[in-house]
Amino acid sequence: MRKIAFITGATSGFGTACARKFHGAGWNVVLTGRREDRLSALAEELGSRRVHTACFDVRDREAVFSAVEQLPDDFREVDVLVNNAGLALGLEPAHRCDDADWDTMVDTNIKGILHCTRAVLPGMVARKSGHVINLGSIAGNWPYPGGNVYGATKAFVQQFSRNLRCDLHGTGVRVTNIEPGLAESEFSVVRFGGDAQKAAKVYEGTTPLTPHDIAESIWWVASLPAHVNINALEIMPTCQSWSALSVHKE
Ligand code: NDP
Ligand code: 8X3
Repeated sequence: MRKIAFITGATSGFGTACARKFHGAGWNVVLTGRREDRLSALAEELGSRRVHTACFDVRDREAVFSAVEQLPDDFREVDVLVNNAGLALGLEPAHRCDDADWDTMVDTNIKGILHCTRAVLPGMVARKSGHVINLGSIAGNWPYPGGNVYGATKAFVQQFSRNLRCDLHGTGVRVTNIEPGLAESEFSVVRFGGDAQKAAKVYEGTTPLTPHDIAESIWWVASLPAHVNINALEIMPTCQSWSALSVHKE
């Protein structure tokens, strides 16, 4: 029996890299995202064999459940759910943020993960095996100016991952929270509303993590023996570390 990975946000960045990694290792992959053209192009690149695409918005609970219910037999018994779809919008201080951006981040990064997990998890528990791999962030662990709601959604993901571990105690189902730092993908272009120049500045003079690095890490946690659960994995590029606490002086 081929193993099955269900990857959200497969149209870009970490999700695309995970699709290539898991498919390259012989797994069947379910690739999801909102951009149908990207899903088709990736399926074609992978040769379309062992690939099922499902175009939906993770914020839409019914669409998520319907996509999971309609999985073809060869893709139905999901072994690994990579809850990767997510985004940051803006880097303004809280008193200047756009309320709509906050809603979008909460709906995508929190509710999206909840919908996908709730739809896939019962099957894993019934089979007494499976692995939920959530994309948290260092932003869920460490505050930074402008991180406000984005970081808070990722803190939610971290604690949800831990609480899932408690609920799944004894079921054989594993849970991991992946917590990357600075990584170059479309993330900053999305964060800055499509401003590619502003996004490029984030990585200027650095050697950031790549989607490939993150896919390798996700593959590592997923391919460990079934009795090993990596609870959380915080990953930074070597050029990144913490800064000091700040003190305002008059
Ligand atoms: P990208 O912007 O490159 O990819 C984001 C993916 O999420 C896209 O495939 C996008 O697909 C999908 N997505 C966004 N909103 C929705 C939605 N409403 N419904 C379905 N899919 C959606 O970013 P990354 O690959 O870098 O980010 C992946 C994850 O990793 C995110 O959760 C992000 O927060 C997290 N992360 C990123 C870091 C970074 O520095 N890059 C660091 C730490 C964590 P589409 O638009 O087609 O729907
Ligand atoms: C993405 C990393 O530091 O831009 O989650 O928030 S950061």
